[in-house]
Amino acid sequence: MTSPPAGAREWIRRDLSRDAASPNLRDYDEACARFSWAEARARLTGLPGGALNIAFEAVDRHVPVRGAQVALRWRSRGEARRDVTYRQLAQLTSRFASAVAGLGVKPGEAVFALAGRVPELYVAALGALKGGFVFCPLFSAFGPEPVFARLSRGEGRVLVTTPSLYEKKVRALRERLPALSHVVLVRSGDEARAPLPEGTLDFDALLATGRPDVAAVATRPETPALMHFTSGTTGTPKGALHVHGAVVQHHLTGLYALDLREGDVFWCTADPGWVTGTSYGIISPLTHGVTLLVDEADFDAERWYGLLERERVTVWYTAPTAVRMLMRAGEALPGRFDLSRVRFIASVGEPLNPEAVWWASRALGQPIYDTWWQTETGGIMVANYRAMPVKPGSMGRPMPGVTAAIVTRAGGRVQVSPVPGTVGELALAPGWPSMFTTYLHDEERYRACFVDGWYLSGDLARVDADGYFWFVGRADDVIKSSGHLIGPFEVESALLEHPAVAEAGVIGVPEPVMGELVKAFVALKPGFDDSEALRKELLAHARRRLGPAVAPREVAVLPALPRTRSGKILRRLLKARELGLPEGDLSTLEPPP
Ligand code: 6R9
Repeated sequence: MTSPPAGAREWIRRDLSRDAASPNLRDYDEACARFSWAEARARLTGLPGGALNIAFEAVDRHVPVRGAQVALRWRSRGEARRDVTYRQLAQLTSRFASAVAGLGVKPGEAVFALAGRVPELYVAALGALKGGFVFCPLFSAFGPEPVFARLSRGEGRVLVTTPSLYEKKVRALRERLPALSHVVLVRSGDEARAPLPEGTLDFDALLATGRPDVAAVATRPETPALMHFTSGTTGTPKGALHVHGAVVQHHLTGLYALDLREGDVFWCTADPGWVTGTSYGIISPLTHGVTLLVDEADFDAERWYGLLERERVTVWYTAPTAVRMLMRAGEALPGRFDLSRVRFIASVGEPLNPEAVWWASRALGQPIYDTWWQTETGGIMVANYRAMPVKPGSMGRPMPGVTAAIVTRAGGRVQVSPVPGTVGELALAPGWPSMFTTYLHDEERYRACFVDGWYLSGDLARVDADGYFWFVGRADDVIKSSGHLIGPFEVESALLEHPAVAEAGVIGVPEPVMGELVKAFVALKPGFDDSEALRKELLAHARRRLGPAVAPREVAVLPALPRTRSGKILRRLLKARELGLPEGDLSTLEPPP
């Protein structure tokens, strides 16, 4: 929970007069008043006849003006490093697009990627978009179950992965994936000398069959481009589909919310396996022709400050969990590095505590600008802007072109709350270009997100008299742990596969660094008794199936789980008990109708 602002003295007003460059968005009210999507689109180049292709806007259009500039600056876990220029990226992505077409894959079919942050992942993503295929990223820390669920539901035709991820997470399930006709392996070092596993192709060999000069496919703004799986409270993960027209939003938000400009070195710490790592870890910055820093390694405070300094990062987009980990590493550490080139720091994914904003003002010399959006919105919807005072704890104000409101639901209708400060559901007026166009194979669930002309986000929030939005919590049972969205149902299903488990209920428990920790409650089948060994075994089982990104960290055994009269597990009651809240006061914990 964030608290409402106590007054103007708690605002952070940044002195921009000493900054070399003035913000892209200088006057918020004016930008909102004269906003038009046609003008936003005109900032891009486009293809003849009104066609629009994300990869063309992100890569090819820059080649005549900045072909020799580094587009991708890759730093490996070890000593290896690789710089890829815009011209090279154009050629590599053309090779990928034409080589995949040469395999017989048709436009609109799905190209999946399951890999760490290696250059080939970026070539596959942009190459798939260039060829008119639908690109779908998977997080490499997913276990075999989440990988299988997404690949099968998304009817993946091509999968780009590595030999070890293939072996651990895909090979055994391949027979149950009839649509998956091509598995392409990115091989390095010794792997490249080992024989290729049966039924796979080598990434480099495949690229060699493609042509470096093919043009981007003339997709329409409404042509499907990206699919991002996201989790709901119940059921299988949902495939949110996005179109090529989304690039208008990616570009505009890069301009206004991230303040990107020529000459920037931009670092988005999110993995492309999640929506932030694709929209802002690949597409948005490249449409601005900046240099994108990609770090293969995981979080490490010293490494991160070192990268900011050495790679001369100017704009940095990160997540509250990472900021809290930096805070734990101490306020003195950043002082040992030259961070003077960093012009702007933004964050997304979970509530950014006011303390984190104040800490950054002291330790990093500037506040962190929070932004809010979701997989479904495809791009930033609400943001703090460099030219506007920051109210620590607030998510900021809607992007120019976006209408946001706090609404309440009653009797199947929604009403906009007229009173500032009222808690309700954060809603958006449809019409922004990166809005998802459906949930794959689940049009009904898609339609249920829209009521009375509003898209309902499932987040509870309030708006203050200055138009700043404040996050209050989720309206449903979805869990955010280390910025990753986790569906309790997926975790419960994996636990139920264990022979000892009769019932399972999974919740998020507040945790100071991760935000929330995934905790499971189970009831055992007759013949099984609670013991530490069994609980350890359950956690290990879940980790094997789900992977470390999704698996529960704690498990507790109960005689039986609380259920509604209709038999649904009452996760909210489990949560109330866990947090020591009065059970009688469950009204605020009841899920919305
Ligand atoms: C981009 C992304 C979306 C959910 C969203 C909300 C939470 C995102 C937030 C935030 C508080 C912020 N969330 N930004 N909560 N403050 N600035 O994260 O997409 O993975 O789909 O998650 O994340 O609950 O509804 P996704």
